[in-house]
Amino acid sequence: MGRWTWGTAFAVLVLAACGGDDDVTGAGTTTSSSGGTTSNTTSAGGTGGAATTTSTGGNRGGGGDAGSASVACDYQVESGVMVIEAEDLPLAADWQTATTEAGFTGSGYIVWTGNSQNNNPGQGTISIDVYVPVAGRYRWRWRNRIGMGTNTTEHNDTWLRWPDLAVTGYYGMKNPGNESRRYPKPTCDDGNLMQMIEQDATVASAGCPNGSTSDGWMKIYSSGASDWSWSTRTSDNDAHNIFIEVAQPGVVTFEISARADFHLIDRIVLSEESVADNVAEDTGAMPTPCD
Ligand SMILES: [Ca+2]
Repeated sequence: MGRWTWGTAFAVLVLAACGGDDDVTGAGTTTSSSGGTTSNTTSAGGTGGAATTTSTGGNRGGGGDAGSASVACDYQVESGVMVIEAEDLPLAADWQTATTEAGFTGSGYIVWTGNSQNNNPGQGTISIDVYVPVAGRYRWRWRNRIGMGTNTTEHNDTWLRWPDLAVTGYYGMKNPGNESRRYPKPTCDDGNLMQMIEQDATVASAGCPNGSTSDGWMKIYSSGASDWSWSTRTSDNDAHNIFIEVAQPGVVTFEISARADFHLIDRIVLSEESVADNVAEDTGAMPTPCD
């Protein structure tokens, strides 16, 4: 086992020389393509290698003046946390506000009352601009529950997309330190890009989530949410929490669109990764609209 002979060495050398495109040299060349596909309205893109957890925008000059939001935005991250009461969102199509299920925060919650859109993201899209004053990795979660019946795998999901982040800037993650990451399609179909991400020392695995995803959208579901819960996940039967990477301070947009009917969303939080759960999930925290 593992014995190194001239024969195997020769074979490896030949393979490396002949089939190089999916070996080390090939993977290296994909780096620039990830930067190149960055479609960021506020950045020059090139450095957008947001694949790392330590995407410290910290060395970007400009001295971290957080919170000077003379920027056009709907909500903002304040002291590391953005809070939205879902019922305050500009609702589209068959989204409605409701108050039937007790225990919500603010003045209610939202519910999709149209047909389910299990394979059809982009229906009833709600688009929100968020000012993020500090670059880094942020966790997304919402307070939600099923709104019909007792089967917690039904009426438990809604689509989420971040259209102007780098293609590697939005994913599901579990096992911090030895991360499994699940990116939306079509990003996750790019095998070379996934391989490049796996070269990050903190990432063990990168690929597609189980279940439906398309055009940058991922299905975000709750587990066991027969009552209000912060369970916010992607990848069926393989729960990954939801993260974004923001390469530099500025405004980023998220989009929510309908998937399951009777999925109730009460409150939405985006928080810096370092923010403790009990802070992010403090239902007494006030919403953080832009001024
Ligand atoms: Ca609410």
